[in-house]
Amino acid sequence: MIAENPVRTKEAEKAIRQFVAEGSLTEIVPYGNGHINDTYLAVFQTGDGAEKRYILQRMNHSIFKNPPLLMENVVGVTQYLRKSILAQGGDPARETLNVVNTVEGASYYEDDSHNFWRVFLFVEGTLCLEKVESPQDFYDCGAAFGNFQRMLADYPAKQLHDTIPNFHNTVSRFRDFQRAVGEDKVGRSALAGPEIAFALDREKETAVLTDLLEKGELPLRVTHNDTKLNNILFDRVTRKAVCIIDLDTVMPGLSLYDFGDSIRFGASTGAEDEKDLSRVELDLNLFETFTEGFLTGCGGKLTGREVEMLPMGAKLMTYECGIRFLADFLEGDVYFKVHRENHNLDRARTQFKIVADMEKKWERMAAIVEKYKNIF
Ligand code: ADP
Ligand code: GN1
Ligand code: MG
Repeated sequence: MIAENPVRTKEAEKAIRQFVAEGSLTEIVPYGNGHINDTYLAVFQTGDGAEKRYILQRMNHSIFKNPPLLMENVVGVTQYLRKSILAQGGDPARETLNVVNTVEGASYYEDDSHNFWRVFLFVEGTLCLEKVESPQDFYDCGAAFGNFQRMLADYPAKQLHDTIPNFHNTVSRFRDFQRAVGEDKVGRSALAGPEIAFALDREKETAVLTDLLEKGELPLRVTHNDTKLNNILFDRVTRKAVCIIDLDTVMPGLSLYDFGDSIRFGASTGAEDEKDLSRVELDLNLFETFTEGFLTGCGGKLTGREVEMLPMGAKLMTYECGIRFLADFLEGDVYFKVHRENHNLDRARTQFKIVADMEKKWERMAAIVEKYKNIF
């Protein structure tokens, strides 16, 4: 099959050959719904007629400024996870990403145009969900991200490079947003008056988590930082969460970031880019099931203060994502991939709708967290 952009496909074909020397390439096509990297599925036929599949990615190096250091993180984390998975009697070929080296033994390949490529083994027999289909899916998602954090609890955080500085620093994200409003580079601010006002009205809250971190009231941990439902692969047959992917942002962070980012995406009744806002709200049942799964997965490692702040994690991650989408809309869609006009504005609107709904449901969110605070 030929991918949509023949030039890109040629580049991708050349890149995959740096990693896989044997077999004939039978298919190379764009794959998945990520907003950041260019992802391809590459299928090879081996000598014995079997198929071997790989994920090839062109890393987005305008976002991730230093792909070699990023790959050092990914290799370090996946090798570490591999050891714990083996110790638990698990299958590391499926339960963590497996980096495929180039034929020369490097974890990435830089082409003549300075694009950086990498390859992972395709995790077979899995599916990737864009939307929670049953509460059990979301419970498993919570348990998997909680467990991921627990497995990395003793990872030497100092070895991790900051792949995107201040990634979840909401105060710094707010400043970026304010700058985008002030500059109004592509003249779009008039299209987003109510959304800009909504975001500016909530400036005070942006510092809640960073202040607690500075005061030592919240611990810095090794976190995933991009805990969207579609960054987990589920087993096709058992439907259990198998593998956590998209490790580009594994960095020191707050447990609340991982909890919050999952909620903002998975506990919404609508898609991240739903245009009909009447379909978008926070589903409290999903909030509850995720909370139970996450706290169980964390295995009692969270402090009382962390647990108490979970609703704030959910609200701030949703708000932060909203201001990131809106800032990108105002800057001319230079960060997130867009597929239609006003796509980033639509995304910002859903996030703000969920924030407003969380404000209405605040007491109930707190009561749910209280109910599960001692579960593990
Ligand atoms: P992005 O950073 O752009 O979100 P991801 O690393 O999340 O990129 O990959 C995009 C999509 O590709 C995922 O949502 C998933 O569907 C698929 N994918 C990524 N890695 C694998 C893998 N090793 N096996 C199977 N599918 C994968
Ligand atoms: C991006 O890479 P992807 O599509 O899983 C983004 C996240 C956002 C998310 C919003 C590195 O995630 O921070 O929350 O889009 N990743 C990066 O859907 O910026
Ligand atoms: Mg992703």
